[in-house]
Amino acid sequence: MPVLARQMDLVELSQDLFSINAVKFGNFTLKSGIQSPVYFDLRVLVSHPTVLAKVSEQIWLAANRGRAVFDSVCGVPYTALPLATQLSVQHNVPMLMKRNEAKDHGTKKSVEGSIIPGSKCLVIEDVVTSGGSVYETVQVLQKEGLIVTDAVVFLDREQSGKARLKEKGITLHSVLTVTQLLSFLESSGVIDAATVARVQEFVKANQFTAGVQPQLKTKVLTYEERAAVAYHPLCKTLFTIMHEKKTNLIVSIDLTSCKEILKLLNDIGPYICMVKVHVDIVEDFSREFANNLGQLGLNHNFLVLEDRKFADIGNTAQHQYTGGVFQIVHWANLVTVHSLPGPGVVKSLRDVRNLAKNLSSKCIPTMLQAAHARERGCLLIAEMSSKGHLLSSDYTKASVSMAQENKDFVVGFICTHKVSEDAGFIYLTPGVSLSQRTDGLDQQYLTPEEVVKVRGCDGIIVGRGIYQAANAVEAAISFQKAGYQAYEELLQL
Ligand code: S5P
Repeated sequence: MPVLARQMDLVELSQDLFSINAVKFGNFTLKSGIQSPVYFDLRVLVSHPTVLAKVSEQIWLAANRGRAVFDSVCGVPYTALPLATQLSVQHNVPMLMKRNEAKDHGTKKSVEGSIIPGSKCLVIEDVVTSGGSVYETVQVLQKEGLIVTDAVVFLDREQSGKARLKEKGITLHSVLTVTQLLSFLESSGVIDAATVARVQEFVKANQFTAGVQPQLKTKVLTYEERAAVAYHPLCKTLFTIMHEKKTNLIVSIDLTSCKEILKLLNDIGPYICMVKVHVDIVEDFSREFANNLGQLGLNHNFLVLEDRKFADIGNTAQHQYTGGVFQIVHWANLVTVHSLPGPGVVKSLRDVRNLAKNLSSKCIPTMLQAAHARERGCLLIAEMSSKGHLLSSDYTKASVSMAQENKDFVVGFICTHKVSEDAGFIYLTPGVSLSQRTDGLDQQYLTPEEVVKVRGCDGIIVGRGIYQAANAVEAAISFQKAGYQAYEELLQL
């Protein structure tokens, strides 16, 4: 078959696989315990016979291209069984069937079918990661006296499976590599460049080496690397600021006068990546104050987060975001949102974010200087720092799924642990102190080291530890140093 026609078939097949959910992007735990940004589930093929037939035909073509010589085929159970069956029937090649468990009665066979010792059997597999499952099947077939020199896989995850099988004398032919699949899906507009980068980063960090167990943890990425794989432009901006300014400190200025807030912010601006405010406790709020916040953010390079904790139905949340005295959407880059009401609250805020673009350009021309200044996004509250909060682990998991489904507005999480391995989001922790453990009102504190090094979160949110300190600038510097040092040490682990 001409190369171009084959490529067009594969592009179409890649799209088919995506549309039947045989390929998914997000955050998944593999059998090995590794967290992966991509998941292949070719088991669903049995419900899509046309796609199954195409996959099987491509496996046949790949075996022929690789000049594999064989008398029979055997699929690695279970997913490759229907693939091997289809190929066997379509091309009239005898099939053998490996049992997952040897029968404990009757013939005790581990391979079913007419075995001819000394004949050649081709192993068929859907996805290869380390090559372990293919090799297990090879060994069973060899025990039966069959000769196995070749295997064909539909998708090679490029995590060293091919090289490891080579070491065992097995040539692995593949229909597609992950790199090819990503490029086909990107060129057809199914996934974006950030997803491609994230999967490639994962593949690179999770190679299997002969005789060595696979890494159980994904590599810790730097802030710069996180910026490259972030889903939301504000997540990218925040990681870039953290990298450039060497700070993961978010100051929570819970003061009540505009003047005090702006003065403190001007003093500690160089040491923070973001400021968090509770605008509803500010006694003399004005639009001028909001504009000044934005201007300080541009001068010192930090983002503005309004800790509104939206928690109502979409329609009400929209009004709260755009209207009233505060008109939050016009000045806050980010807002906090409870996942409690369900995804409607996130979608409703996302739908009005463009108001920011129109108004900011009229009222604050200088804001146009920064591309990110008119971006809007939210942080989902997945966990709380207060003692006895009611956010169960199921609630937290559901919040992560909600974020996955709304990546165009969710920038990350407020949480006290890294609630997901998804590197495309940011994880920020409130309740941070250098020495205190509680405040007498059920707030619970962690140290910067506990937050970043032990719990794996990206940023520390500090309130009273800074604005109530005798010397707020010195306090901010101490938190900045402690937080950043914990991050540097985490990278060394
Ligand atoms: O779970 C939470 C979520 C948030 S946003 N726990 C929190 O403490 N916060 C906020 O972080 C809280 O509203 C306050 O503004 C800040 C913590 O302030 P601190 O003075 O205790 O550091």
